[in-house]
Amino acid sequence: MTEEKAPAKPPRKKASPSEPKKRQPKPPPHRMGFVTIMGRPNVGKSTLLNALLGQKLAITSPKPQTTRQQLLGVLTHEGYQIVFWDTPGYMRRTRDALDRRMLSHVQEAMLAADLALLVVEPKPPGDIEKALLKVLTQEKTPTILVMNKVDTIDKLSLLPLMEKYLALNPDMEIVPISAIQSDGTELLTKLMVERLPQREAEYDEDEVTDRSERYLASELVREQLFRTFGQEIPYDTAVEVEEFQEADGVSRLKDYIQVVVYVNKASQRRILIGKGGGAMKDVSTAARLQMEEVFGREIFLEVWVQVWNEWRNDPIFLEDVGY
Ligand SMILES: Nc1nc2c(ncn2[C@@H]2O[C@H](COP(=O)(O)OP(=O)(O)OP(=O)(O)O)[C@@H](O)[C@H]2O)c(=O)[nH]1
Ligand SMILES: [Mg+2]
Repeated sequence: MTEEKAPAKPPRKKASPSEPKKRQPKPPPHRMGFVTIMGRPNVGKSTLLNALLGQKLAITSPKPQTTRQQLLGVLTHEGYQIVFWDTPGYMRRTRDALDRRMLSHVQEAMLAADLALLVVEPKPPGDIEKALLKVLTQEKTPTILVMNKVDTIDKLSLLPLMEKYLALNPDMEIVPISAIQSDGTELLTKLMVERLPQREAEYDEDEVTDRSERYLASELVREQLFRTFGQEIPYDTAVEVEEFQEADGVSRLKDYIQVVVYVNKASQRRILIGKGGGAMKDVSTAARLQMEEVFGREIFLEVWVQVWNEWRNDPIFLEDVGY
């Protein structure tokens, strides 16, 4: 039996000072966290969520209190995952059961957040901004103040406004943006990532929301109601998907979605379907086109209108619809 000799070790090379050791750069740690988007009604929270995600998920409208529930949107990139919560506009006074539920959605999302985006319009801080900042400071929630809609003001007025917010919390980062033009959102994303904990991703790469297409379909109808009808109707309408059947390529060539729009009283039903249902037809067509864009396929949409008296104060109804 012969013994194999281990080959002689090559002489160790001394690293010369002029030749620095080549090291593989270590990738930065993966960051992941929950970010609550909050602020008074109509400041552009849902528009901001869509801009940050780069796709339409949340419904938006020029009327306050468009968003009724919290909506989760996931942004996954190499190195980070941000889970956003779009919340209803913060109200100090609630009038009915729906308002109280909307407020509790804001509070839940605020308490569970790793980071809060407090969205404001380019105006001096009011009662709501002061109240929210107070709670966020008490809860020690890291906060970025997002000054949205800066496309509507003269750049020179920005600094004095920012100073007013800094007087409330001198350590807070303030980021001016225009959500509608996706201007400033890249910097905002960078600042958020820096403030998130080191954590692994919790959602799959292709998961954008926790909500079903069924829910998104009902929201897209509600968006058109908010955009089409006057002051009272949008607040007194609720939307529920009754049927959602996917195309099977044989007897059903398009997805079939049947939606019921609930109103508070009979007179509102008459407004919605009055004069041959003209306005509702427009709502239905616009909602269908949006659904086709968001879902990426053809849809057959049917919309019915029903009366449910005082639904805003009916806990069973609110539970059923999911508000
Ligand atoms: N000019 C301008 N308008 C904006 C901007 N962002 C949002 N808006 C408009 O502001 C209105 C309200 O936007 P939303 O995103 O629905 O606001 P919100 O804060 O989610 O509102 P609620 O859900 O009702 O609390 C819409 O008409 C948007 O088009 C912006 O950067 N610039
Ligand atoms: Mg909203």
